[in-house]
Amino acid sequence: MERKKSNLAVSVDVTKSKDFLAIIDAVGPFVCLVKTHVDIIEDFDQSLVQQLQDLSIKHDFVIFEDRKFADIGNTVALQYSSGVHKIANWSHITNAHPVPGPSIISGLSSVGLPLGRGLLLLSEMSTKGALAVGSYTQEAVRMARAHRDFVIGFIAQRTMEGIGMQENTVDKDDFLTLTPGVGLDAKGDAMGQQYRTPRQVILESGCDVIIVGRGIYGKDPGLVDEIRAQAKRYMEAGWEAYQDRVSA
Ligand code: 5FU
Repeated sequence: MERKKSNLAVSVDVTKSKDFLAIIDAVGPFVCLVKTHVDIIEDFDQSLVQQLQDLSIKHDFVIFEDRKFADIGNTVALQYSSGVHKIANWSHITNAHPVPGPSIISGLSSVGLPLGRGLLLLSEMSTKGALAVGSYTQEAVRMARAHRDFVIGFIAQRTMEGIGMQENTVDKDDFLTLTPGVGLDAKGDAMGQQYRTPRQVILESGCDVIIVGRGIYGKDPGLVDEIRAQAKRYMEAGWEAYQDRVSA
C-alpha cells in the first residue's frame, strides 16, 4: 500500500475470463489488492489462475479470493485446498464467516499457514439488515485475537480496534480492516447493498482498504479507458482520506 500509495482494492465480479483479465490489467497500476469470486467465472480453468498470478507480479498487487468459508473445519480445509479452484494454491488472502466458531480458523490454517497465506474474518457486512452486529462482531474480534498467526484482519464497516477490550487497555491490535460497500456515485443497489464514500470509510470509520466493484467497472466491462479513469479516481480519493486521517 505504501509502495503504490494505494489503499484501493478492486472487486472483479464478472463472469467471463476475458473481461476479468482485461479489467485487472487496466486497474492493476492503481490497486494494492484484487478481490475475486472465481466461482462466478463460466470459463474458469487453471490457465486463468496462472494469468492472474502473472498480473499480480506485473502490477504488484495481492490476490484475495472472497470465498466466505462458513463450514466445519474439515470441510473448509477441503474446500480451500481442493476441488476445481484450489484456492489456497494461488490466493494470498481469503476470508471466513466466524459463525462456526474457532474451528473454522483451525481448519483453514491447517492448509493456509504452511503456504504463508492470511485470513480475514467477516465481523460485519455492508448489506441492509446484516446480522453480524453487537456480540457477534465482538466474538469475531476475540477469535481473531486468539489466532494472530493466521488472521490478519477483518471485513468490516469500521475499524475493529479496541472492540470488546477493557477500557484503558494499551494493547494495540494492528489488524487490517478491508471495507466493501464503497461508491462515489450511488447509495446502494436493488439487492440490499449500501454504499459509503471513501472519506466516510477511511477517515470517519478508521478502515484501511476500500473495496470497490461496480463503481469502477460497472458501466460496461469493455470500456477499458473508463475503468482505468474510475480506478484512478477511487485510488486518489482513498489515499487522500487516509493521509487526512494519519495527519489529523
Ligand atoms: F463481505 C462483504 C460485504 O459485506 N459486502 C460486500 O459487498 C463482501 N462484499 C463483496 O464486495 C461483494 O461480494 C462484492 O464482491 C463486493 C462489492 O461489490 P460492489 O459492486 O462494489 O457492490
